[in-house]
Amino acid sequence: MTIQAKDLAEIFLTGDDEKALEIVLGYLENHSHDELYHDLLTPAMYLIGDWWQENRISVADEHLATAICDFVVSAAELKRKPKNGIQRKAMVLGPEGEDHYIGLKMVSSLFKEHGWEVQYMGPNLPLEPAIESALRFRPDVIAMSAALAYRLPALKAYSEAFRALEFNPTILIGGRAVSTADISKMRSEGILVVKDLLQLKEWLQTGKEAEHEFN
Ligand code: B12
Repeated sequence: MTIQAKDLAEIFLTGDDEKALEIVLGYLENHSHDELYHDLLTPAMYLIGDWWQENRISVADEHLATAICDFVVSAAELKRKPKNGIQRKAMVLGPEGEDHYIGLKMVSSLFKEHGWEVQYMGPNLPLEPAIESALRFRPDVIAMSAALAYRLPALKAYSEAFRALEFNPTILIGGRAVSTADISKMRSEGILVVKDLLQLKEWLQTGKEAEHEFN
């Protein structure tokens, strides 16, 4: 059976975590984790957002669906085959005020799948402790996400502060706000704007930004 994003979104809304998990694990038998995240879970959650915006579901329904999605993302991670470490480190976080974090968890998972050591710091992390943590962990890459357009200035400020660190981490920025906005002004030396998980995968595999523009 091929599961569609809409069917999965409806299962999320029933709150049936076991059914959701069974479907996701079944999907992983024939698909990769990035397919699961990009082709199934992301569109399912975008549908939840549309239905919420259209008042077809309540805030409580949306919270329930998010909790089930969060659960299956964590459970799917446990099914990932361990890769040999490549001795590169990534720190993954959302800036202060940003509450959306499911995308960040997927980003973190993709880094791990490619053998990176990852510190997943979650969303809503103020800049000062983020810098303290970066100074201790010394990541090669700091990946950040924003879902809302008005968070882009924060992303820019964080990017500039991280770029000023003496160990020169590469900054990756992504998320719904980034992929839908005109963020050409944010592109600069050492700051890579990544549209989605497919571009991230390409970058992880080749070290190059994807050819196509997306804004
Ligand atoms: C769940 C949810 C919430 C939850 C989040 C909880 C959580 N655990 O994350 C809660 C209830 C907290 C919430 C709050 C709000 N939300 Co909300 N939320 C959503 C919803 C339904 C799903 C988000 C999600 O998980 N999506 C799935 C993930 C996987 O998608 P993603 O984040 O885009 O990530 C993918 C890519 O962007 C990319 N990616 C993401 N980050 C990065 C980073 C890098 C480096 C890379 C390479 C790639 C990458 O990879 C991911 C995988 O494909 C969305 C709908 C939507 N379209 O996303 C609305 C949505 C984003 N929210 C919205 C709004 C308005 C809000 C609030 C302002 C509502 C309010 N009035 O309070 C607040 C703001 C909170 C805040 N301060 O941040 C709007 C934004 C509209 C707009 N014009 O910008 C949306 C689109 C809903 C809608 N249709 O109206 N929300």
